[in-house]
Amino acid sequence: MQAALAAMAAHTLLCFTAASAATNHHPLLFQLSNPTSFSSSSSLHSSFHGYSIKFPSQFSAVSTSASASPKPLTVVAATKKAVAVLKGTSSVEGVATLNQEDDGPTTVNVKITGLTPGKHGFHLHEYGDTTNGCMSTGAHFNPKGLTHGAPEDDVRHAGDLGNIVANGDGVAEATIVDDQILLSGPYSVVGRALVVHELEDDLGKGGHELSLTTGNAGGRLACGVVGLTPL
Ligand SMILES: [Cu+2]
Ligand SMILES: [Zn+2]
Repeated sequence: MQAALAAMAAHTLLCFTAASAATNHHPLLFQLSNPTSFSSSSSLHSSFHGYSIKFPSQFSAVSTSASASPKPLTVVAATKKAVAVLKGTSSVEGVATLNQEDDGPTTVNVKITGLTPGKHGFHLHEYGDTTNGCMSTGAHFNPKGLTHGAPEDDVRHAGDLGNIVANGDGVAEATIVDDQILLSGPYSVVGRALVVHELEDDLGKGGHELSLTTGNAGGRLACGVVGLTPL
C-alpha cells in the first residue's frame, strides 16, 4: 500500500516537475525521468526532502520525516515595532523606525542622508512593492478617500507625514508622532512603503494641479517597505 502511495506521489511530483521544468530544464526532472530513481522508496524519500512541493494529506505517508511546520506568524504584542530601510537610485538613503504602543499613535524616527538641504516631502505610500523602484509603491496611503493635506489637517491622506528638513550636510532627522499610520488593524501600514521626495510637499495648499494629490513633491528619491522588527 505504501509503495502504491509512493508511486502515486512520485507521479504527482513528476507532473509538477515536468510542468515547471518545461521551460527551465530543472535538473530534478532528469533525475526523476531515470527509471532507476523509482527502484526503491528510499530514493523517493531523498527526492522529496530536497523539494518543497506540498502533497495532499493522503500522501503524508511519504513525507512523515518532514520537519514540524513552523508556528503561524501572529502579532499579539501590545507594543508593535517596525522598520523601513529607504534606498533609491541615487545616494539618498536612510532608516525609519516605527513604534506603536497599544492603540496609541505611532512614533516614527527617521534619518535620511544624501539629500539637498531643505524640505522634502515624506509619505507613507500604499504598496510595499518596489519591483519598479519607488514608482511601484503607488499613491499616498489613503484608505478614507480624502485629498492630500498636512499631517495636522482633518482632510488628509493617512500617509501624509509632511516634510522632513535636511541640514547643510544633506541629513534629515525627525521624530514624527501620528495617529493615522498604525501598525495593526485594518489600516495597518505594515507592508506598505515610506517614500522621501525630491521637493517640498506643499501640504495641499500650493495651488498646483498636483497639490491635492501629491503635494507636488516631485520625484521619489528613496523608499523602503515597512516591516515588523523585534521589540
Ligand atoms: Cu510620496
Ligand atoms: Zn498625500
